[in-house]
Amino acid sequence: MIGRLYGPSEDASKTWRTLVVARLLQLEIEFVKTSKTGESKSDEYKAKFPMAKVPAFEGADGLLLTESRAIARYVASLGNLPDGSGSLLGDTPHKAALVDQWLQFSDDELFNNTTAITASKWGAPFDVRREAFHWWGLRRALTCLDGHMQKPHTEHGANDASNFLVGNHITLADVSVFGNVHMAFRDVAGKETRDAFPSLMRWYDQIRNHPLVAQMVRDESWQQYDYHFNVGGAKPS
Ligand SMILES: N[C@@H](CCC(=O)N[C@@H](CS)C(=O)NCC(=O)O)C(=O)O
Repeated sequence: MIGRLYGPSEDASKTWRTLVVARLLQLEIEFVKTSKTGESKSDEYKAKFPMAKVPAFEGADGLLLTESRAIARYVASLGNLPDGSGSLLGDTPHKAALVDQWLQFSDDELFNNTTAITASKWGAPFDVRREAFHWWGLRRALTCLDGHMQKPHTEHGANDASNFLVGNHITLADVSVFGNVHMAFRDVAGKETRDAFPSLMRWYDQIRNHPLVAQMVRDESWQQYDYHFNVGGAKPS
């Protein structure tokens, strides 16, 4: 048992990626459901994690860690893939830097734009120009991923048969980007948008079908039409 992960739900993408990392490395980790407005505001929780946010990690050895990228990276550093293929963090300095790049991209370009598009659902003031700006940002990120997956794989330090973001095997880059692409498909990006990115979709399906990742993906319905606050997920007129 490496420790406890506190998070709002096992499916929340910033929590999910660490649970998947633990599963891929065959590390035992305890998930503790912790609401962002409830348990995380208790004195006991705040004594450990003064920001009173989730996710947070409490190691069996006493390590207290917040910031979900740091948590995912730490857990990924605790072992290598059991099939002998290597590390989830990249096996050379170049690959490690690229894994880090995609990890950051997954939050800054995918998570942040997606959650900004849906923010008004949860009470944030609506601004049509801000929504358009975040849609533009999300489309740019999906276009970038699609373009990356069209390149010969040798350009990402892999052999020809590989279809991973970095190198020849699954890394934290794939796990984290997948989690946030999945959230974008579930919450905002309709079929027409998804169909515009066939190379990204091929990569998505490959990660979705990874035997260990598949166990951790709940079948959820995807957005049929692009989400806009004014019309919800309705068919554009
Ligand atoms: N940079 C942090 C952000 C964590 C964060 O903002 N968590 C939200 C839930 S997704 C939260 O706990 N909000 C409650 C609050 O701000 O009080 C990370 O990536 O872990």
